[in-house]
Amino acid sequence: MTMTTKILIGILLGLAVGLILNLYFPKAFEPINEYFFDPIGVLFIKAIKMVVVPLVFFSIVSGAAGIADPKKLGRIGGKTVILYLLTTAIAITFALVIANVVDPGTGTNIGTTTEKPEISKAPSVKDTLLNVIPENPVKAFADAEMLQIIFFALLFGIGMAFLKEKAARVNEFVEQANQIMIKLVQLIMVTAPYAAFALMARAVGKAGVDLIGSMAWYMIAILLALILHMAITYGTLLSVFAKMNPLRFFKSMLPAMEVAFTTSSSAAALPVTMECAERDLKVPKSISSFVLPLGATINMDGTAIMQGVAAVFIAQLWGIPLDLQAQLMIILTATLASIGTAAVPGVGLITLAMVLNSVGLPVEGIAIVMGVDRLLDMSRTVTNITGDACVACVVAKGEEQQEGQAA
Ligand code: DAS
Repeated sequence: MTMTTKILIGILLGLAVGLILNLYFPKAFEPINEYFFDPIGVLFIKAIKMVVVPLVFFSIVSGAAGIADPKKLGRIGGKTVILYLLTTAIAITFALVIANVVDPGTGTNIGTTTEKPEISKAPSVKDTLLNVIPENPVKAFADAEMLQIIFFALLFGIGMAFLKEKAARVNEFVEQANQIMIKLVQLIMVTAPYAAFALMARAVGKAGVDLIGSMAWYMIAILLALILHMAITYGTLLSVFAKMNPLRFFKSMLPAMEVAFTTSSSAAALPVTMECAERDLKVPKSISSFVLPLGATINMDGTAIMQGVAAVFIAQLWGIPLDLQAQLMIILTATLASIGTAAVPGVGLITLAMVLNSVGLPVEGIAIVMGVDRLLDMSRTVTNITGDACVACVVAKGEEQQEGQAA
C-alpha cells in the first residue's frame, strides 16, 4: 500500500473519529485529545521543526555546488535566478489573492480566545532584507534564522562549485548529508498516516463539521492558484518571451508532469523534465543541464503557492488578521522557503514552519493542513517542474536571440 493511500486512510479515519466525538461524545473528546491526539501532534510538529535547519542548508548547498559551470552564473545564471524568483513571487501573489477571495478558514474557529498565540509583529520587509546576511552563521543556525541560513548556504554552495575538485571531499560530505536529511524526512513521513489520523481527529473533534468545509475550500484555493499560475504566468512567459505556443509546451511536458504527480518529487521527475525540454521543446542541453537541476533545487512555485494559501488559511482559522506588511512578508519568506525546499515528497510542509514563524503564526497550524498535504503535494510538484521548464524555454530563446544578434 502506497504512503499516499495510507495517509488518505489516516485522514478519513481521523475525520470520522473527530466528527463522532464532536457530535456525540464531546465530553470524551477533551481527555482523549489531551492524552492521545495532542501529544502525537506536538511530537510530529517537533520532528518537522527538528529537520528544517539542516535539511534546508544541505539541500541548497548540494544544489548550488552541483552547478555544472558556475561561470554561467553570470548572464545565464543571473537571468535564470531572476526569472525563478520572479515567477515564485507572482505565484505567491496569486495564492494570497485567491486565499483572500476564497476565504477558506473564516467562520471556523480553531483557536479559542485563550489559545490565540501571541502574534509577534512581523518585521518589515526592509528589515528582513537587511537581515538576510548573517553576521555569525553559527548563531543563524542556532537561532534557526532561515533567511540567513539560505543566504549562507547559497554562497557556500557556489563557492564549492567554483572550487570543484579542490572541494571534492566537502562536496561528498554535503551530498551524503543531504541524502541523510532526505532519509530523515522519509522516516518522519512514515509516521505521517498516524499523525494525519490524530491531527485530523483533533482538528475536526475541536471545530466540528465546519472544518471539513474549510479544508475543502483550502484545497480548492490551492488547486485554483496552481492552475491559474500555470495558465497565466507560464502561458504569458512562453507566448511573449519564448515565442512558443503554450499548448504545445504543456503537451510536451505531459510525461514529466505525470512523473511529478505520481512521485511528488521534482528530483525524481528531473530526468524526464530534461528529456522533454531537450527533445520536444528544443532547449539546448547546455542550458537545460544548468537551468533544470538548479530549478529542481531552488524553484518551487507550487510549493510557494501552498505555503501562501496555508499561511492565510491558518491565520483565518485562528482569527488572526494579516495586514499588508504581514502578507508581503509571506511573499518574501515563502519565496525563500521554496528555495530551501528539497525536491522530495512532503518537504514543502516542513519549510511551511519557516513561513509561519516569519509572520508569527502558530506553527501547530501545520497540523491542520498536514492531513491533506500529500494530495496537494502531488499537484504542486507538477507546477514546480513545469515552472522550471518554462524558465528554461525563456532563457534558451533569450540566448538564441543573443547569439543571433552577436552573429
Ligand atoms: N514535493 C516537493 C517537490 O519535489 C515539493 C513540496 O514538498 O512542496 O517539488
